[in-house]
Amino acid sequence: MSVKPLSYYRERYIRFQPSPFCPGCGNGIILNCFVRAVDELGIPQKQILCVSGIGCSAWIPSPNFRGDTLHTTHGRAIAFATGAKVYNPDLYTVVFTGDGDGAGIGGNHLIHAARRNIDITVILVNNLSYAMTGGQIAPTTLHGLRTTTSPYGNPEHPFDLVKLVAAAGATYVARWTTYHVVELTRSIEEALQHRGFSFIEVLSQCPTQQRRLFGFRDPMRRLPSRILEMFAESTYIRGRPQRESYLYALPRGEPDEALKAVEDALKGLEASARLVDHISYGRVVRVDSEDLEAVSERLSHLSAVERLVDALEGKIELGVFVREHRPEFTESLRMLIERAGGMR
Ligand SMILES: Cc1ncc(C[n+]2csc(CCOP(=O)(O)OP(=O)(O)O)c2C)c(N)n1
Ligand code: SF4
Ligand SMILES: [Mg+2]
Repeated sequence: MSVKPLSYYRERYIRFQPSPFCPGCGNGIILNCFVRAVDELGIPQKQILCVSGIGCSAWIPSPNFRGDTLHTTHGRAIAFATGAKVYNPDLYTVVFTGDGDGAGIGGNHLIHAARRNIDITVILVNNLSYAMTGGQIAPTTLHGLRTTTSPYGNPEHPFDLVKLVAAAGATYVARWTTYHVVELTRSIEEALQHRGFSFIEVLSQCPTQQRRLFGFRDPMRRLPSRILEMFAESTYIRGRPQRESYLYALPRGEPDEALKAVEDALKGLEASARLVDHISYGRVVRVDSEDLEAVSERLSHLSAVERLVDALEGKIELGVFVREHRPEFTESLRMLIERAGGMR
């Protein structure tokens, strides 16, 4: 991957500065990864069509990307993109959509585009809520999270979008986070080159709404990095060897008090403890040690600890989940039209 100065990408690919996003929003990171992928592949900008619906993530290409962009209606970006791609199959057609836009109101378009295996790349920004309209519950909001429409916690369970889209028939399916910029950029490159329906879910930070979701009280300037650290802590990449010489102690009360109790209990052992954010369990004590059996023995009866959790439990799996080939929709359609023409 070649690295050029930021000014190069800005001048060549970005139409408007400053961006419309809140400071620290993940959408800017995703735009950055996208233009680097386009640049790396050397795709001429006039061969790219970016299509988006409604929501903060819809603003990633429109009006920011210097190229053709189609800013459509809520949930319908894939339907517009299908029309454009059928009319001009030579276009690299890329849909930027939010989790509400793509998996809520537009969920039906998503699964049917995957079923058809139409040659479109969908980049779905999962910020776990309807961010633009105030952080309402979405079909991707994690169980128990507090949103403006679930103030006592989300009683529902979220879609696993990767499984959903894979089951519907997509031929390239991946999931990354805004922390994993190198992997995400490479995955966008791969998706753009893939002939068929490609789908990348990007777990993204929205400091403005996730402050409530995760109950963070820090000043705004500290939130983006805290959320990114949480993404790193709460995910693992499939197929890569994992370090598993640690566990989490879930606090029964205040996390600070649990940390103190854990540190006292571990005295004399080769172990270190610190507070971290875990996307499934909140603020927890992470204990690193080569002797987890002894650690568990000491912590399992502590009143300040509710329960112990293994290194990978409750974590989100990242990586490329599907990479296969089967006939592409616009190609099948072209052959059908030729055949029908010959039969007249
Ligand atoms: C038909 C219709 N319904 C509702 C809205 C209001 N609305 C605008 S953006 C949005 C939420 C978008 O959420 P998401 O797709 O997750 O994007 P984000 O802002 O989180 O990036 C909603 C409900 C609308 N514009 N049109
Ligand atoms: S509300 Fe959230 S997703 Fe929307 S621009 Fe602000 S930080 Fe980004
Ligand atoms: Mg959203």
